[in-house]
Amino acid sequence: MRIGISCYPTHGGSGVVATELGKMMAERGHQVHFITYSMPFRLGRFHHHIHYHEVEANRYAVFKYPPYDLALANRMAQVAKIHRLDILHVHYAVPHAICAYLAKQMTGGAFRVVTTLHGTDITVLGEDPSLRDIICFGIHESDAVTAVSDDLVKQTRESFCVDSSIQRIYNFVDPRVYYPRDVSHIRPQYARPDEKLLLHISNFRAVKRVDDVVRVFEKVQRQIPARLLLVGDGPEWPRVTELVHELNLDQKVVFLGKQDEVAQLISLADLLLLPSAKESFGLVALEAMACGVPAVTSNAGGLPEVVKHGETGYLADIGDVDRMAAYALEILTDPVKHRRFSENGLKRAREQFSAEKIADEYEALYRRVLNEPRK
Ligand code: GMT
Repeated sequence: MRIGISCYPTHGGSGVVATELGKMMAERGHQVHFITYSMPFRLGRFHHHIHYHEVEANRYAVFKYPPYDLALANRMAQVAKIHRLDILHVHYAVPHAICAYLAKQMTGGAFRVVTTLHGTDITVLGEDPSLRDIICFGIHESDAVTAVSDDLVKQTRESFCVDSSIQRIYNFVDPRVYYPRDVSHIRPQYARPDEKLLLHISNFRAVKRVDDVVRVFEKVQRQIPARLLLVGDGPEWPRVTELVHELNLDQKVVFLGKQDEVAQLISLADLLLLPSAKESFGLVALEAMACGVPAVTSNAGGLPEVVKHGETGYLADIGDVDRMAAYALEILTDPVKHRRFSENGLKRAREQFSAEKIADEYEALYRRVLNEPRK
């Protein structure tokens, strides 16, 4: 198959999933064309069967806003025509699903559009009256729509796209990249042998509640020797650094900023914290499971479909930092439980969320839409 992919190429779960899926499809012999405004950060080196088409928006002075969406639709149509795309798989509804619709019209419906919803395109932007109707339009006009959890399917249907047909296809991890790595040579740089290492990775947006991470850690380190690694960057970073300072934790919290490769960092940790207010899936919780690291998370959105309460970690209500700290201490102070959760998580990641399994599901979907009459 000839597959086009559009996604947000910068740090973020949807871009990671889109890029890794493209790599899987290329390994399976499909021709994959990324159509994005910059090279997806996880693409890295040259890959056989993968092509990259950069989108550049015109910055003519008359425009208050550069017409990026039009440039993307135009590039999609060009790539579809020249490379005779069968499928255009777009990740994140806005603007990608709408641009794909436009490109399809421009090329006389030459390819099928598959849209994958990732969460904030529905749970945040879907609530914005300036976007709501066009998001719903993009969903209805796609030849197939997937969402990354049952919860996101439900929320999309219940909240605004009532009669849409949406298939759940979970996110995945590549076990060749995410596995429990031997990091004993690096760990002393981050923690003493008697200290537990807690980890949080996100884009530091308000929805991630990074201040709860710090508050949970503050309670944990009162009981046991511990350190916290914070990975990522974003709008909440200044507030979080202030809070760390206010709570007198500067010596125990390390900010690492944005990191491209997190598999090794995850393997360093004894526990992942993810107390988000919204999370359609929580890719980092799956990555942690695949590295044998238990997680304490909120029970928001799709997280209960990823983290199994009492088996691979614990879930608590959003904002319940006392409960989260108690759960964290329970896991960190009981080596038998820690090992059990770690082993359960490894098994669950491999059995339920392996890259091969999920790539099979997407491949079957592509074949199905290609066999269906044109919309
Ligand atoms: O987590 C973010 O805010 C980034 C966002 C994105 O669009 O990249 O992540 C969303 O998609 C990920 C991949 O499907 C999911 O794992 C995240 O749960 C989801 N984020 C939210 O729903 C807040």
